[in-house]
Amino acid sequence: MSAVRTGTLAALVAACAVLGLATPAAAHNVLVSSEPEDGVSLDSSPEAVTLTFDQAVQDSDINQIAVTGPDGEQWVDAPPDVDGNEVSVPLGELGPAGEYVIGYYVLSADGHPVGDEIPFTLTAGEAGTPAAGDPAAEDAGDDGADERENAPGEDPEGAAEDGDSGVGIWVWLVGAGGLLVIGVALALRLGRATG
Ligand SMILES: [Cu+2]
Repeated sequence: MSAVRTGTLAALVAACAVLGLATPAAAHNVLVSSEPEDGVSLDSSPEAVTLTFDQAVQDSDINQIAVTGPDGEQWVDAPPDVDGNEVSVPLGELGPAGEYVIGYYVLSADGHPVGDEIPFTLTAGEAGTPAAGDPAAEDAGDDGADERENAPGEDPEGAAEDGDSGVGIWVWLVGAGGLLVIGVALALRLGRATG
């Protein structure tokens, strides 16, 4: 009985953590503002991404800020720096004009991870090099035209969804969240049956 209840509680806590559900006692961090702003158009690369939350962010290894370009390349090559309510990463010159998406995933003051995506548009192309370690960047020795042909599985429409840094986390979270909901439901039924 008590083991079942403990298990149920643990599952509920885990579900809250993974799904980011708000609890009355302690709300998780909410994004107050970002630099660049959501949806802004810029004619040159921002020097950094800075996210400001309503309360302090925990300095954790899970903290991540990614910037995915119009062709799916990654443009952040450094871990985020936490300073109170702010999390930031430096940015170098970006690449082609088009839509870039900032994806973040940070640990709230209350222990829950929160994340979202913030798009912005670069209106004029720049000459930057994508971050090392990205599959699309390994072909970057060639010139731009060859690079596009050689990149495996790359297509201009869907490339932003294929990036292996930010997007993978969301897929995992949705999957894990679904499993946890099922687990909690089973645990609750089990608890009633034995109690
Ligand atoms: Cu929370």
